[in-house]
Order: sequence, then C-alpha cells, then structure tokens
Amino acid sequence: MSGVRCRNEKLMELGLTLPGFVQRSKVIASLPSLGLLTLAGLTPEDWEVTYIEVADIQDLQSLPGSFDLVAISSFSAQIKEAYKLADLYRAAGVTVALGGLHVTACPQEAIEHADTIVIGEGEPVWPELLSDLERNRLKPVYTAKGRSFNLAEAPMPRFDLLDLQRYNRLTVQTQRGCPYACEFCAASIRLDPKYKKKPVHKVVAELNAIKQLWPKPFIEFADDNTFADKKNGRELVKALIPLELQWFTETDISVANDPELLKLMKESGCAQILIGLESPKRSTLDGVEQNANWKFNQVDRYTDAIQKIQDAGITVNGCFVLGLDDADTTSFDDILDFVQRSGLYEVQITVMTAFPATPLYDRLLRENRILKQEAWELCTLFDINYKPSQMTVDDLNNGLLDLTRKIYSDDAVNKRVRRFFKRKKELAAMRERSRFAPVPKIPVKNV
Ligand code: B12
Repeated sequence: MSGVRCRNEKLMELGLTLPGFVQRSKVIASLPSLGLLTLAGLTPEDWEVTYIEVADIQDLQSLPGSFDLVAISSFSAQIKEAYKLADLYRAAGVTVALGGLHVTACPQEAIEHADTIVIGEGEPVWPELLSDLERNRLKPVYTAKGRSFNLAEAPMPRFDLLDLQRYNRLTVQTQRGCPYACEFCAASIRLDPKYKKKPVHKVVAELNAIKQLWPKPFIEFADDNTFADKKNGRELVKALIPLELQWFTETDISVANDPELLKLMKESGCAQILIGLESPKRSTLDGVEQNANWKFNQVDRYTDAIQKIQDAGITVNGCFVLGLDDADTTSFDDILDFVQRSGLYEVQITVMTAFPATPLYDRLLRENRILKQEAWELCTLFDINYKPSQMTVDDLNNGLLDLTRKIYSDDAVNKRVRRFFKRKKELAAMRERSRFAPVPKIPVKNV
C-alpha cells in the first residue's frame, strides 16, 4: 500500500504550498515494499508472482488480479486500508496472508482480517507457509519470534517485478536493528531485537542486480543505523565505490568521529544521511535512548558533528521530534534557532508518535495520555494522538504548523542550500591555496 499518509488537514494544505515539503513528499511517496520483494525472492520458482501497489483503496474499481494467495504488508498508518483490502479479497474467495510491522505489533487484531498472519521477520516462516498452503494445511498464525533470521541467508529481492517507471529510487537493506533502543522506535528492532548485518558481498550482489535493470540507480538503504558499526561501515562503503551509485541512508552522528569513513562515504556516492537528532535541548533527550541515554550524552556535539559531516561533502537531513516529554512551547523556537545555527542542509520535523508495541506506547497508555485508542490511522508522524506533557494538543499542532511554515518556506530552503554550497566553495578554495602555498619556514629555536 503506497503513498504518504497524513490526516492533519491544515498541515496538508500548508504543505502543498511549500516547495521543500512537496519535494520530500514526492521522494517518499515513490518507494516499493522491500519486505514483499524479499518474500517474493524466497518464493519457489513454480509460483507465479506479481507485485502490486495500491495507493488508495477508495480508487479501486475492481480487485487487481486473480490469485491463489495475496500477501499484504503493513504499517500502522495504512493498516485499516490493508484490512479493507484483505476483507475484499477474502470475500472474493482468495486466501490472504498479512505480515509486517503492524501485524507483528497487533496480531490479535490482524487475525480477524486474514487467513494467516506472520509475526516478526518473514523469511524464517514464508517457505513453510507456502508449502502448508499447497497441502491445504495453512495455519492461522506463523511466528518468527525466537528464530532470528541470519542475513547471510538473505534471498535476492525480486526487483525485476517492479514497474521501474514508478520509482525515483530503490531500497536495499544492509542490516536490521540498531544497537540503541529509542523509546519511540517502531522500526525493524520491533520485528527482531537483534542488531545484525548482511554480509557486504550480498549487498553488492543486490546492487548489481538493480544495476542490471537500472544502470545508474539512486539507492536508499532501508536500514535503521547503517554506520553504527564503523568497521562494517567502512567495508561496505569501500565495496560501493566501484559501483558508481548515488545513495542515501539513516545513521547517527558518530560518523563524524571517523574522517576516513566520511571520506569513503563521499567517494562511494553518498548524497545525504538522515540523522535523528530529535531535539537540540539536552533535558528533552533525557531517557529517550534507553540503553545508555546515548542521545542525551551526544547533544552537545551536534553542531560540531554536522559541520564535520557536511564539510566532507555529505549533506545532513536532521530530524526533530516535536512534543517530546519536557518540550514546552519554547521548544519550537529552540529547533528553529538550532537549524539556523547548525547549517543543516535539510530538516525533517515530525510529532512524537506512539506506534503500537513500542515502550512509548505502553508508557503513554499507562499514564492515560493516548487520546484515541487504536486510531492507528493517526500513526503518520504528522498527527497528534496523545496529551503532551508540557503543552496542550493545540499548542503542539500550532507549533508544528508554524515551524513547518518557517522551515520549508522558499526562502529558508534556499538559504540552507546556498549556505552549504558557499561553505563547499570556501573549503575548496582553502584546499587549493594550501596546495600552492610556499612551504612554511620552520622557526629555528635559539638554544
Ligand atoms: C523504506 C521506508 C519507507 C518507504 C517504503 C515503504 C514500503 N512500502 O515498504 C516509503 C518512503 C514509501 C515509506 C512510507 C511510509 N513510512 Co516508512 N519506512 C521505510 C524504512 C526506512 C525502511 C522499511 C523497509 O524497507 N524495511 C525493510 C523490509 C525488508 O522490512 P519489512 O518491510 O518490515 O518486511 C519484513 C517483515 O516485516 C515481514 N513482512 C513485511 N510485510 C509482510 C507481509 C507478509 C504477508 C509477510 C508474511 C511478512 C511480511 O517480512 C519482511 C522480511 O523480514 C522504515 C524505517 C526503518 N529503518 O526500518 C520506515 C517506516 C517503516 N516507515 C514508517 C512510516 C510511519 C511511514 C509512513 C506512514 C509515513 C507517512 N506519514 O506517510 C509511510 C507509509 C507508507 C504506506 N503507504 O504504507 C514507520 C512505520 C512504523 C509502523 N510501525 O508503522 C517506519 C518504521 C519509520 C519510523 N519513523 O518509525 N516508508
């Protein structure tokens, strides 16, 4: 189920007039489901497989295709549409399997809309599910919990199933999980808590398969934190250099500590990294990362780290979460001030979102702060469904709208871009000057 989701009408209205916002939405709206392509890669050859994007279920005139089995992936924001689609297929006599992040979080709910559901990673159970179906022994639930999938066994995703005209970039996964444990995180750590990496030669094979279809692709790594492990990160980017790609990924600010890695990232075609900075204020970050309070301990290094990364020629997309506990109405100006001071090239602002089965969701539920229970359609990162601790819901929504206006205005976007390129030019000139500068005389000390 493709397309960006946002119920916040005022934000949508505003967003549509802001070039920076529209640009990002276009990129976001056009990526395929790597989860489904991966399962297709694990499907035996005697099965005929088709990949379909359903952007808006309301637009469906008739059910696409005629199938023995329909596999639907799930994120919370689109789950109600996914259930509707599943119900329609089942009513037409087609067997439906549901899996993915939301189904893993809420299996009891999902089972009502499917013949079978998969909890956790798909790979450990998909072949068994298909063989059970062939033998008319389909079970209602398959669980991969406790059967952590070894990425050395990862199948080749079926990129060949895609209608490539629809996409402006493709995703490849180099790892799953993250060594950190942010309270709100609803990514692959919720499928399997183990942090694990795909062997680099397998990543390269996937990229080469894409290059067969699309000679000069733009790749988005579908990782949670690509450079958490620096040694693996260096090995990966070295292997990317000969592929001549352009790529984007998500990671944390510790890449700034490794100049060799930054150099290799640039050389291998890194266009941008997205970093969850969350807040520029130390107290707001207290307790966000639950293993070692990592973000709380890093925040004082943010501006320096951003400069080091951008000076290596890699733009940073800094992400901020509005409405974290401890953030009050002054927090919006704090973010704006930080964005202007730090020289960030690109910015993303979202509101704190309690995705099901996250520690954040459990805590807000305990504290009686979830506004509408099971309103999963609001899990878009742009809609507010909880009582903020230091302001009202209206304050938070107004702060979001106001900051959106200020951060994505034509003028603000241009200023950030111009600043990055001006600095790049200055650095290049400095390097040039130092190349031709006379060898400095070493002062001789009088002894
Ligand atoms: C790439 C990406 C996108 C892409 C592609 C989305 C897609 N169609 O898959 C785009 C940019 C389009 C996108 C959009 C959105 N995204 Co997004 N996205 C990601 C990202 C970076 C990687 C996801 C990925 O490819 N993972 C790798 C694959 C292999 O994993 P997987 O999909 O989970 O699949 C495995 C299992 O879940 C399972 N499985 C999955 N489906 C099925 C189905 C069956 C039948 C079975 C058996 C098994 C199974 O098997 C797979 C292999 O093990 C993650 C963040 C992250 N770092 O993980 C966020 C993330 C998934 N996105 C998120 C969100 C919120 C959104 C949006 C709602 C944002 C918005 N407001 O529009 C939209 C929703 C789009 C939609 N219409 O559904 C959240 C989802 C949280 C949640 N629990 O719901 C995440 C975790 C980011 C976050 N900030 O928390 N996203």
